[in-house]
Amino acid sequence: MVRWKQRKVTIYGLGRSGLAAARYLSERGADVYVSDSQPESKVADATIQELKSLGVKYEFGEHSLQAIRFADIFVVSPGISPYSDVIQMSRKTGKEVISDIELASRMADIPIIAITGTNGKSTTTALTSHLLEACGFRAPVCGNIGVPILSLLDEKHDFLVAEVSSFQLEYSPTFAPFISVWLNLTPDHIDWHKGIDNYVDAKRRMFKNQQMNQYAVLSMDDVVVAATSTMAEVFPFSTEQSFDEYIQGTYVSDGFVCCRRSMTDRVVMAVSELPIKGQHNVENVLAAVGATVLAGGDIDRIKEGLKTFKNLEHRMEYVGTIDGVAFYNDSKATNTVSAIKALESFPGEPVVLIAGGKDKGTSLTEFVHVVRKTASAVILIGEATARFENELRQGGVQNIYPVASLDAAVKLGAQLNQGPVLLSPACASFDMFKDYEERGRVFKDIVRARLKEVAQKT
Ligand code: UMA
Ligand code: ADP
Repeated sequence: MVRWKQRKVTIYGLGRSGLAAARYLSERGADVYVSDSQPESKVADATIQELKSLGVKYEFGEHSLQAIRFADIFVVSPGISPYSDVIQMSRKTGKEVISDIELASRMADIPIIAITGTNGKSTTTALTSHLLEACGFRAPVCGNIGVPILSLLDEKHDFLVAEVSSFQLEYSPTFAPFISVWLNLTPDHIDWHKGIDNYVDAKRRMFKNQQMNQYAVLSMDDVVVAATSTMAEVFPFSTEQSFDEYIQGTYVSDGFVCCRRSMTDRVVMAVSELPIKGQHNVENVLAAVGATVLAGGDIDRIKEGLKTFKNLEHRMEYVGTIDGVAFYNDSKATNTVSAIKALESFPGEPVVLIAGGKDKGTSLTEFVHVVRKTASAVILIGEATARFENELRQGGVQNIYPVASLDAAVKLGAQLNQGPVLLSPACASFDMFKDYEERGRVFKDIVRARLKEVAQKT
């Protein structure tokens, strides 16, 4: 166990994870220096007061040389690019530069179940936690889902179910969870990682670090994931392939989710009865059931747990119906693959898609193809508008409406009256909003305000 007394730690970024790290380390006697590039005027007074009472040094508005020189070790918030000057210079000191996840894994005596993938992480993390709790374990969610992992280390838990992003894994050189889950891989965050290879390597590292007494839950439906190299015991899952060749894993047979473990096959639930809809959610269920079984969960209790799971906010969330037009909030669809899954969840019913935001610059070919098949109109917002409009037009999509705000998009969606209106942006939110959650909340507020207006008129 690492001793922190009098060790000097610089924490870069005072968001959720940075603040939790400052608390955790200063309470253990470390000499902590927080450095955040935003101006002090933007930081809540309560936060400054807390730093003072913890005895933490801080600076805002820059990452100074003083902060770099101070440290024996650096803890980095995941939003900060490894190619930024401050991280490059910190690395040159030869001191370790690590994430809060790496730090937590070195300190925790609670087994960690880590869930990664381009899409489906939060859903699978929430579901795994829910199933473990249904099996009688204390297993809260943490990590990228919004709860900093370091904030949970002082409590008694059987497992920590951590959603881990490629940003966090980039700074996690030795992280080796008890169970690692990898759902899928498609190009995403390419600008942050400077290329697909670095993105894939960040995800692969966690599996490379694992040992024989640990488990890897891997999708056999994704060629990159299926080829993962690990010393851990592999527990595969698949919705597509014949599963006869595998000695264990979760799979779909004749419309039923099934689990094979210790040479025994058990039916878990009919796909049609699952609490979350769409083919992509079948994959998430298979992964969550696999992780829960490996953690010692009982199949009968897992079945009960599946019946009571409620999906998370901002994922295909029904908001309301204005003059016969239904509105759905899928703000969490921050890339084209997840928006495609959302579009495909309305079979036979053309939708009015609201897309756009901060462009991730990935290929739009498949997205355009699916939009042409499934959407009656596309309303575009944000920085991505020009490229999206251009590619959609070239791909034969006709009804395209660029607008200046989400408010205008909602208004137009209701006016068009050409099917359910789906906010599934296929882009990040940072050009117009703090994050996807704010975008989703703003969308819901606008829809609900219009619902009220309509109700008052009638
Ligand atoms: N900052 C600097 N220097 C920089 C850049 C940023 O000091 O060069 C500062 C900012 O001023 C800000 C702080 O760093 O004060 C923000 O840190 P952060 O963005 O890393 O955010 P946290 O609040 O610590 O939240 C992080 C995750 N954020 C990111 O990965 C961007 C949260 O995931 C996560 O829930 C939280 O830790 C708890 O573990 C969010 C996310 O958007 C939801 N994740 C991405 C995604 O899901 O696509 C990966
Ligand atoms: P993440 O945390 O990885 O962003 P979420 O569970 O929050 O994933 O889901 C985000 C969006 O991605 C959802 O709105 C849905 O449209 C899509 N999605 C969910 N699971 C999958 C999956 N297994 N494969 C592809 N897309 C998915």
